Amino acid sequence: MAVAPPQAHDAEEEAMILQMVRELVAEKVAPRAAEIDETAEFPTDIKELFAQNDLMGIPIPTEYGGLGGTFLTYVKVVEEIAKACASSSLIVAVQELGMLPILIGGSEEQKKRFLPDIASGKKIAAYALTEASSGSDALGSMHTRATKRGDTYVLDGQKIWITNGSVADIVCVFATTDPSAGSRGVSAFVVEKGTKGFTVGKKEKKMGIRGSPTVELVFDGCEIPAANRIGEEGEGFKIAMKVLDKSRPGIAAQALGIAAGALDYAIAYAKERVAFGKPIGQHQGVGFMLADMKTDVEAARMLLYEAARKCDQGAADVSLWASMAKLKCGDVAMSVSTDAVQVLGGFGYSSEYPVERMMRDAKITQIYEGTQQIQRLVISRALVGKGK
Ligand code: COS
Repeated sequence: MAVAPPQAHDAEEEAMILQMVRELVAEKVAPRAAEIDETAEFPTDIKELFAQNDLMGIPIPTEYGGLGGTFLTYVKVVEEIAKACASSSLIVAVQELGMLPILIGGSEEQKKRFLPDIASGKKIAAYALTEASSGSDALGSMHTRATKRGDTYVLDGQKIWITNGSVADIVCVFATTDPSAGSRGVSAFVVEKGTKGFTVGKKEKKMGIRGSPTVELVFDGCEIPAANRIGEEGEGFKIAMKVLDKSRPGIAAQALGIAAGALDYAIAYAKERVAFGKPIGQHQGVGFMLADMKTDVEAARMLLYEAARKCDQGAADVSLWASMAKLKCGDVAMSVSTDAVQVLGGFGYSSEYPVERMMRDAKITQIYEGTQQIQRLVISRALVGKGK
């Protein structure tokens, strides 16, 4: 299940990618952000834009059609997009989440079969772990079953909160093959759009990231080839956890981008807006808020970039670093975006200004891909062990 180390981009190549992303975001993404939030529709045009500019498979090795980039480059790209539009940043981040089970646990044949279309953006990928009764306790009550029948498996059950589930062509689904075996009874499968017995259920109406569809997926006698099982039977839970180690930095990057975008807006506003004869940023009450916001953003960024380097190195303590980055960046996104609304006062509370959207978008980064409480659990277990 080893993942080949990515071909590192040199600093110059990464700088070129980031410059291109900044231009795309300024010209095409930022002007659409408010509308994407308002209409709550998946922005197919933005997905096409990212696909045309090779942003859908940054950490996928070149032999499978990806850019062969580092996780560090990938998180920086997600951050740049999220500065303007958190929903759009998820297009890139969830493409990574959805392909990672195949990259981490898939056979050579599966990588060749699925990864090139994901890397090019021709197909959208999603990751289906969560169920109605198993969120934080991902294993505890997993009801989705996969039953072997000859050279096929039959899937029955429901997944919920699946980001991009309604637009995905390829979904990596976790299901129980042996209910008596605990974490060793979970297996992972690729289910393709259009497979009989696989349908999209309810779409959630959400506070934020409204342009990113979050849906229920229903499997009812859904028969898939055994060749679509990722790894061996029983390896699914470990694959799911290894994926989260590499995908949580992507969500941390989204969170950091939201914080950085809100901070930029608050600084610009605090320089312009005059009260009591001078710009409000020069009043200590506001200036000190901005100072704290900036310090938090930079501290979170350092933690995130180190976590991304750990992903690139395949470091043994990657779980710890991924969780620390997700915890810090999520909390900074929430506090900085809330303070940005405060700096703008009444205008901050209006949807005519982007900071209220950023504050709504920030909240989910403290909840999904493991709540902040789960991150603390992972961190504390890394420090002192799990116990009984
Ligand atoms: N990498 C590899 N293996 C891992 C792992 C990791 N990061 N984390 C756990 N495992 C393995 C353990 O080693 C254990 O293996 P054995 O059965 O061989 O002993 C197995 O997985 C079960 O681990 P553990 O006992 O720690 O499982 P818990 O039920 O205590 O759950 C947490 C662990 C809470 C960390 C996990 O359920 C979790 O991350 N929950 C949140 C899920 C989540 O983020 N959901 C968001 C939606 S998905 S986008």
